[in-house]
Amino acid sequence: MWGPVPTDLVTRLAEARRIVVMTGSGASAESGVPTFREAQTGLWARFRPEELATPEAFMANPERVWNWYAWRRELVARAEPNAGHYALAAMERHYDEFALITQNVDGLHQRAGSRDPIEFHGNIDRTLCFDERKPVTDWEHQEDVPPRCPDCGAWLRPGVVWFGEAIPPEALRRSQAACAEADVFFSVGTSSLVYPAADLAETALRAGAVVVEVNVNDTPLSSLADYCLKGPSGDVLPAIARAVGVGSHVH
Ligand code: BV8
Repeated sequence: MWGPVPTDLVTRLAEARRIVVMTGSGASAESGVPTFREAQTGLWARFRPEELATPEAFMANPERVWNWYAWRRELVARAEPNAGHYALAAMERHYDEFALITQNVDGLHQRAGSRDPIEFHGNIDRTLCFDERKPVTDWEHQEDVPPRCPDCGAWLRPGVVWFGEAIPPEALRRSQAACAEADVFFSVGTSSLVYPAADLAETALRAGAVVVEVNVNDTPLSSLADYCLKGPSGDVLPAIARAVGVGSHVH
């Protein structure tokens, strides 16, 4: 069992009213979803995610990019939330104000019971018309790869934010507002390399929040954080939840 949670952090968490948590792909690693920068497996081993997760890559080879997301969607559908996801859902119910911002597109926070995670980079289970950018739900019967929009005939695309694309304005606004008011900000399972997501920790620091990093490695945030809790989020987050007294619901 991971521990102990630093006693002064437990005190601060007991006094805190506004908690903000930002997760990256490390939070889903123990669910068997590869982290974003881990070497890709099998069919995709020769590609780097940054080479595939762009509008240019999709325009250059729509079938390859569509199939990459179809493969990831299958993998995510077979994955289960881990103890870290459940601990965050339990902590959300414990605090008056709790904002969960996720860079992950796998939907595992919702499946663990988090009520309204801010999906900073979209969701792999959402499909959009490439031209109209509106959600499309009925396309399974089509032969085309990628399938076409039933209204305008343009290609369909995954409802995720690609490199070079803007963060959905509402997600950005809600995230920045939450970080500007945070008493405690957690950065969980992210290499803190992707912007503007990585800016959110700075916003929280400037607002005087206590910043806690949960990661198995050091990141560019580590030297700025008040606490660096080294360990897998599936162990560290339940330990934090128990320390603040929400242990009864934590898996
Ligand atoms: C934009 C969806 C402009 C797709 C993703 C400065 C300001 C603004 C932009 C930029 C900037 N500098 C550079 C940019 C451009 C770019 C960027 O940041 N590039 C990086 C590579 C330098 N940013 C953008 O393009 C963004 N858009 O700025 O647009 C704009 C503005 C207006 C109008 C038009 C345009 C959009 C970025 C979003 C890209 N989409 N995902 C998909 O999933 O396919 S990003 C992708 O990276 C995932 O979402 C992922 O979550 C995210 C971050 O990666 P991590 O989650 O951190 O994953 P990683 O593998 O790196 O690290 C895992 C960590 O977990 C490690 O630290 C590891 O130690 C740890 N770990 C592992 N196991 C565990 C663990 N920790 C705990 N427990 C464990 N068990």
